[in-house]
Amino acid sequence: MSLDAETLAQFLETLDRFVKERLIPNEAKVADDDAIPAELVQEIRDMGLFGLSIPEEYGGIGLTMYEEVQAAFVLGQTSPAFRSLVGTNNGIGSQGIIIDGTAEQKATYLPRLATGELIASFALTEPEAGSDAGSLRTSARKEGDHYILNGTKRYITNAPRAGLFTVFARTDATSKTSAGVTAFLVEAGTPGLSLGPIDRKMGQKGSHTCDVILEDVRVPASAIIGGPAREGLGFKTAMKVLDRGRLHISAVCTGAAERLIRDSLSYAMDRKQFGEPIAEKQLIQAMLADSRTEAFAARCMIEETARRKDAGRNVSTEAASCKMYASEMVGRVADRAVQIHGGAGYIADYGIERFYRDVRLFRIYEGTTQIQQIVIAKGMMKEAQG
Ligand code: COS
Repeated sequence: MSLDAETLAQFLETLDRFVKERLIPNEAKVADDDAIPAELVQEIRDMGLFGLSIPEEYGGIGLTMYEEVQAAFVLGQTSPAFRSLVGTNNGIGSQGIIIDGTAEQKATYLPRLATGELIASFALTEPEAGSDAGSLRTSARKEGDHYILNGTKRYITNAPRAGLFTVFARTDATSKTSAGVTAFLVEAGTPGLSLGPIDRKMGQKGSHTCDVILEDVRVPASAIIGGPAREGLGFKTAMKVLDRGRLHISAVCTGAAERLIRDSLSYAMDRKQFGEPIAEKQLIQAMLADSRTEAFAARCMIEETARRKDAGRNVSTEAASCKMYASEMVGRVADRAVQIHGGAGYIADYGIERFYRDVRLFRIYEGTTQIQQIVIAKGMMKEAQG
């Protein structure tokens, strides 16, 4: 469903006010405490942010892709930890169910995901399978009408809070590729499922990842996303989920870049050296102009790709282009922001160095830049072959 223009504008305005009045003032606290205060989590819940992309019939807001990227541009303006809290429920944690799930799976999980009462995680990556996701080793051995899951998943975002995991496991032991991988819905508390210690990361404090360990975890065949008929089709589910996730992340990158540009401009217009604001210096102007142009280019390509996706077109190649460009772009913008802020850029009190560390992840997760290049080139060859 698509919101009318006025409703969308109102929603984005409310979200923008919330980001400016509640989230930005709490950024330093979240980073220092490595936690989002419980009252803010509740406010985020009350705003409906856990269910942005979950259909209205299941209690979400049901934004189209174009509307979702508009919301992500706004949410990207603050610490990525806030976006990360709601990110898995809107993206990789729920989309598998929305795209390929059974009616029963949708009815069971989506309403609670939409409210944030239940947090979902996407358990694909393993100690020895990251970029080569199809080579995963977690096994799912069939036993009657159940499967027994064994393996370890690594760097799983929101796992410490999650009540539901989409676990990708190999149901066909004879295959070593993406064929024979199945997506299972596994609830926290299922015997044999445990978590490793919380990972200590470079940035994004307040957002947590950890290992998910599966030791003889027994789940019914009905836990396969889409039901038993989708055994062996889990990798395709993962790829479809990532197509959407990559576009969302691109918009978050662009929001973060726009925030850093705003902060850099304001600092440059205020800070005086050689008798005038440094914004008057052409070498500073060059950095500001490059950043502004690149962020604008990212915004345009993301909006266009979102429109194409809403029109039902396959946008795997474009989504990968957006993810590659926007995540690399925000890295350059963050680097220039540190440079424009000079000494202040390196000092924690200004928050610029925190963003510099936070945005580094964008070039890595939901597929590295190098993986996006592979997806783009493969897409080009496919198009050329007709
Ligand atoms: N939508 C639907 N199906 C897709 C798809 C997509 N976007 N991309 C691939 N597929 C299908 C292919 O059509 C193919 O199906 P067939 O075997 O029926 O032809 C199957 O999936 C395997 O595709 P492919 O051969 O391209 O897979 P590869 O093993 O070569 O892997 C990459 C492709 C590298 C692109 C993939 O492994 C990948 O995206 N890796 C990165 C994973 C990642 O992002 N990890 C981050 C952690 S998760 S947050």
